Amino acid sequence: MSRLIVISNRVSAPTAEQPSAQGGLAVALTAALREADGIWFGWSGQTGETGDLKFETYDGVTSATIDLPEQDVEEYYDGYANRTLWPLFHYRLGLTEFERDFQGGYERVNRLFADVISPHIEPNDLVWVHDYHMIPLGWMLRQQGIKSRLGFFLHIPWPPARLLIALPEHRRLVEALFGYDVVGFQTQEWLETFHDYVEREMGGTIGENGDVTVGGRTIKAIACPIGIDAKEFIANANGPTAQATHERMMESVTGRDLIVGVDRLDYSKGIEERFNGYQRYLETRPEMRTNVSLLQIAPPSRATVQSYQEIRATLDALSGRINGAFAEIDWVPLRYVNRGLPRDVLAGAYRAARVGLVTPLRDGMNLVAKEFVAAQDPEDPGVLILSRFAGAAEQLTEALLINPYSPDEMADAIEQALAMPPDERIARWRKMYDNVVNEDVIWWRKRFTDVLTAVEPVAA
Ligand code: GDG
Repeated sequence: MSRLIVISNRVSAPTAEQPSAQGGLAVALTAALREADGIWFGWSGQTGETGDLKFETYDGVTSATIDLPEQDVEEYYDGYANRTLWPLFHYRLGLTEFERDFQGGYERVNRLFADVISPHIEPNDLVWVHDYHMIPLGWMLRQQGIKSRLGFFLHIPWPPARLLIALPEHRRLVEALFGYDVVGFQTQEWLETFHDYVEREMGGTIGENGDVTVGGRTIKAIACPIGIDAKEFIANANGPTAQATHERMMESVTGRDLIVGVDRLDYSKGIEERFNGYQRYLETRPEMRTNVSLLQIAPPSRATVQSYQEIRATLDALSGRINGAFAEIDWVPLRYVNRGLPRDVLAGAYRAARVGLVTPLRDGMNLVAKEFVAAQDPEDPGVLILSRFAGAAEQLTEALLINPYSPDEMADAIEQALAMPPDERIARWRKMYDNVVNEDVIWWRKRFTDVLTAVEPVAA
């Protein structure tokens, strides 16, 4: 069995400080790292003089982290990752900042990672790099003489060629991907937009079995949708905290139907559009007004970036306006919670909801949609309303799929969901549930690493 090396911006393996690994990705990769005696490399999250990698082994899993100087964090992380690539890859050209310094910082940090990590890589290792922070790393590891199998997984969408070419160094960025042996995308759609770029801009060809060839170099590009840790989440949804939360929610809505939304506070998640759609529902169905309640949980993220400060201010104002306009002395239409809650509390809130409202304008996958499905009561499941622009819409086809830009479509879907008869709710939920359970995060990890294991290492 080959050893597994995972490299990502941040490390979410368990440590003495943070003993329970958070989130599906952490769970899936931690188990694999433990089995394969692997190492997870990344930034410590600390700013300071870059020293050596700090290794820590906790509960059979080794992590290795490094501090980054303030300027690197500003240019690489806040800059190129969060102000350039994130908005551009989510189709938001108007929010994308193009600064040479950002790109310089991005390459500098990727080169630093290549320098400090390459001495720890052995020829037979499987190296799995994650996400848009680390696109050039594979190429830079090759420059360091690394011949091991290198895989890359992109958690966010791949943008259309016509958009990507707005990035001055687009060609350099995509060429770097050819340093990997396997490149994975969340969906067939993002894979196809990647193919399109390769054909249009690089004169490359798409062959059988995922082969993509440019010049003399052939790599594999695959669609490999990420899942959740379904077992853990279902157990969570049936656990005592979730049950207590469920009861507390039911008591507080006093017979009204609860609609729930959960997102990192990010402009890509369509929270503003969701509030607009909900407002349209309240305006156009006055008789339904006091029968519903929307709970939106949105922990702030990337608060140093201006576009995030702006979306936060917009949502503060909009939520206030909606409550001001529609509230009664004994009812508020919208509960807007601006902080993170424990996972088992989330699970209880999902389960208490009649409707899950997941409306990103673009999303690589969207795990909240899958968590909502996993948390439902099989006898009396809620209805998922899902943006057709989330990667999850390729798998969760039994959701009510909507265009989040249309407040009317959203209002109609809320009405349809609240009126849906139990047999239709159960039939739709069942199909989605099967998908969420079968194609879970362990399935995803295995599928990716199986493809990576099967490639021939670069000739020594
Ligand atoms: C990127 C891609 C892709 C949210 N609020 C709380 C909380 N969360 C958890 C959710 C979920 C996770 O955060 C968010 O996952 P998403 O998939 O929705 O979104 P991103 O953070 O944008 O992730 C995305 C993902 O990578 C994986 O490949 O699906 O498309 O953008 O698990 O539950 N968790 C807790 N409290 C909260 O208040 N504990």
